[in-house]
This record gives sequence, structure tokens and C-alpha cells, in this order.
Amino acid sequence: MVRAWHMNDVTEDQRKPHMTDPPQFVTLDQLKDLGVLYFEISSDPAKAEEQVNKLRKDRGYTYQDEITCSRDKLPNYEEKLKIFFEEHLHADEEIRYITEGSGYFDVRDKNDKWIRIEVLPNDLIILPAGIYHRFTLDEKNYIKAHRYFVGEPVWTPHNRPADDMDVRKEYVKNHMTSG
Ligand code: KMT
Ligand code: NI
Repeated sequence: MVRAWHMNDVTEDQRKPHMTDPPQFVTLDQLKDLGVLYFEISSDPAKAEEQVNKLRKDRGYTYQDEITCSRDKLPNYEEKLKIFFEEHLHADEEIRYITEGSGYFDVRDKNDKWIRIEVLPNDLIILPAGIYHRFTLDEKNYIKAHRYFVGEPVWTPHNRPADDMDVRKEYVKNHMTSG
């Protein structure tokens, strides 16, 4: 089961877990409330394919590719990782199905605090359009993931502040207001 927690205020070494002491874990329901969806995909390849195909069909994901983040496999590794870890949003969902390795997606909660989501093989995570987030590798420095998209992919990050974007206003309206 995927784990998520509130981060401590230590800013050095983004690749460490940064749990508070004691840890404050965050539930899938809390993530869902922020619009973050999680699916546990089967470790059985045939079942996994069936699950992912259903999700793609249900959500209209017509595009698919694979990204490997490692010093050897990712062109402009250092620069890319820096960009991934800048707080940003996208005009579309960010969908990642982890097949190897591990890493952390950080998302902002309603109080603008960071929640760190640990992703491992068989985790499929969907970040909604307009959520402020970032990604980092952990200390193992390796992750492989499938990426999905509705139509032609646009990976453009809009760094914070991007509060004037319609997609951000829509996200705030749907997820950041209480009641
Ligand atoms: C992104 O957009 O932050 C990434 O693709 C990160 C690597 S995929 C787990
Ligand atoms: Ni992103």
C-alpha cells in the first residue's frame, strides 16, 4: 500500500524521506480530497495489462511512453531533476505508473504544506491538473515509469506562482475550498 506523509521543515537533501517525528501519515482519502488518485496495479503482468488498459479506456489516455530517471538513461539528468523538483503545475493530469525503482511525488495540501508520496513498482498515481507539486528521486537514484496522456502530450511545467491560470483557479475551486 502506498505511503504518504507530511514533510518536516528540513530543506537539505531532497532525496531523504523528510518524515516528521513522530510521522504524520496521510491516507488515500486525504489524497483523494486533493484530487490525487492512486491505483495499485497487479504484479501479475497479464492482470496488470488488463487493469491499465481499462484505466486508459475509462480516462481516455490515448498516449503512452516510458521514462527512466537515472544518470545513465535520462538525457540532461541533473538539469531535468532540478526542473522536476521546482514547485509547478500542469494544464493536464500527470499520470505515472511505476514499473521499477522508487521516488517521491510531493503535493501541497489545503494548508499549503507539503505531503510526500512514496512511489514504488506497481503504484499508479494521477496528479490532477492545477495541483502544485514536484518530484524527486530517493537515495537509490533510479525510477522507471509509464506516462499517459489524453491526446498529444504536453509536459510543460508552470512554476509557482501560476495562480492566474484558469486550470489553477478551477483546481482551487474544486479542491481548496472547505465545505
Ligand atoms: C515528472 O514529470 O516529474 C516526471 O516524469 C518524473 C519522473 S516519472 C516518476
Ligand atoms: Ni509535474
